[in-house]
Amino acid sequence: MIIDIISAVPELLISPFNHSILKRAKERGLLEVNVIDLRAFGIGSHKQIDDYAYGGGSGMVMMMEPLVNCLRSLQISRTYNEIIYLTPDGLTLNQKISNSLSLKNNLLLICGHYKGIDQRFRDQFVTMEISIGDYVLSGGELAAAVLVDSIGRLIPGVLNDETSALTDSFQDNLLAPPVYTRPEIFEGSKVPDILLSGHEAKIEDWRYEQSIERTKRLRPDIFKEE
Ligand code: 6GU
Repeated sequence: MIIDIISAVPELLISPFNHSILKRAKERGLLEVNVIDLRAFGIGSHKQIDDYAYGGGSGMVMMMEPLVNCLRSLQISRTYNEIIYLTPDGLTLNQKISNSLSLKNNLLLICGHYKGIDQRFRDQFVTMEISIGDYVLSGGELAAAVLVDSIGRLIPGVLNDETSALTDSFQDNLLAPPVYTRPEIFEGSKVPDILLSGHEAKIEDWRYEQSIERTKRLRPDIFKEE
């Protein structure tokens, strides 16, 4: 998969994709992330990318021309499955959306700043609008990093243990069960006996019950009785 990200603040996106699972995805050739500096497509000697909002009001709006020129230059070598604008008024990201995006080949993410981008760009070019939750960030970059992380780890072949994404919280609308590691007793606090029992089937059952209990208690909104 190739993910291109258009940003006015590319510095914010240097580190997030170079560690841990996403690093491995890149090393295995399963994921390529390119950050494109929108400023390079800015207008005039000041490389302008934003201007005042028509109708007045505070805050700048990102202009059509730099965005369109940037998009067209990318489209010379790419055909995008989705052109995604990160915005607080988009569809709230969830595991189902990440699962489906992880099966695509080419994604373009567009990070907004200030008051956002000219509505005409959204109308004419954007195919999907995504928010990462009901709060406001200064720009789309951190949201883009969240989106790339959640997609990248789901690309087939990225996780070592192929089943491990299947046991994540939110797959099946259930939170993950609690986990423990050595030592067996830490300052008097013990690991549940069942996990030390060696009974694989019983451990499976216990984990499932724990998942159900946690989901009912912590996220009754996503819990569905079978
Ligand atoms: Cl995608 N962008 C911004 N600026 N704020 C957000 C967001 C996105 N998702 C939640 N808050």
